[in-house]
Amino acid sequence: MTTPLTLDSAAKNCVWEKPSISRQDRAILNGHRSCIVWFTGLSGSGKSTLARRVEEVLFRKGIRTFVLDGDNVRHGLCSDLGFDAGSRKENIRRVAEVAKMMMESGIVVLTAFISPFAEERRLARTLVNEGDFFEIYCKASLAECEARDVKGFYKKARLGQIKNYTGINSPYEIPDNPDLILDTELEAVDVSVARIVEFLDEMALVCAQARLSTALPWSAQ
Ligand code: ADX
Repeated sequence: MTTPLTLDSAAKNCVWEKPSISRQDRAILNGHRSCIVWFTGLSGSGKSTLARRVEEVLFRKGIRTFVLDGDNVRHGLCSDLGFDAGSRKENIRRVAEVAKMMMESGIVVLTAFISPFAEERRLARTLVNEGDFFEIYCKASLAECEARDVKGFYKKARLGQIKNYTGINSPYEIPDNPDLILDTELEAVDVSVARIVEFLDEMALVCAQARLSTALPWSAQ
């Protein structure tokens, strides 16, 4: 009987194929750079709403975008995963890898995942270069998220009908040093959206082609 290959040993027998079209080429074609905008926060803290609203604004500016949303990804790519700590780690590992590939394809990727563990968020960040990953913490207290309870899951978790629910019986580690904090309890959605768009503008998301062809504000891979 042959020994099944582990992920590690399988990767050892693969050779990295260098793409013939660089990220820089794609940025020139698109007229903007790409990056990952990583929203984290409790369920109901506003991650998906903000990611979608920001995407709409960027889309209208002619920027190519895509939202990777926890609930949606768990219907497909991660439909085999649950909500124990190991599954959440694997969920975020897969999403981070997908987000990286999408970023390399030239897209501004907005991710909306609880991503409760600091270690997995750090791993997601370290997959890409500095300046390619922006962590946005959607700050809202458990009491507020529970009061919103848009999906009715907090109620079910309190009744013991959903196990390992983040904030109830599974931890959420507040980011130590996020790139942006949005207090979604105090701030109106429009204000938060404007702050994110302004932040991304400051990060030189949109670049003139002439500038791109001479000096890039980030290192092309
Ligand atoms: S993560 O922790 O692995 O990052 P993810 O963002 O993919 O979570 O999925 C969170 C969504 O799954 C929630 O918004 C909620 O709709 C749903 N969900 C179902 N069960 C749970 C649970 N036990 N804990 C948190 N969210 C859950």
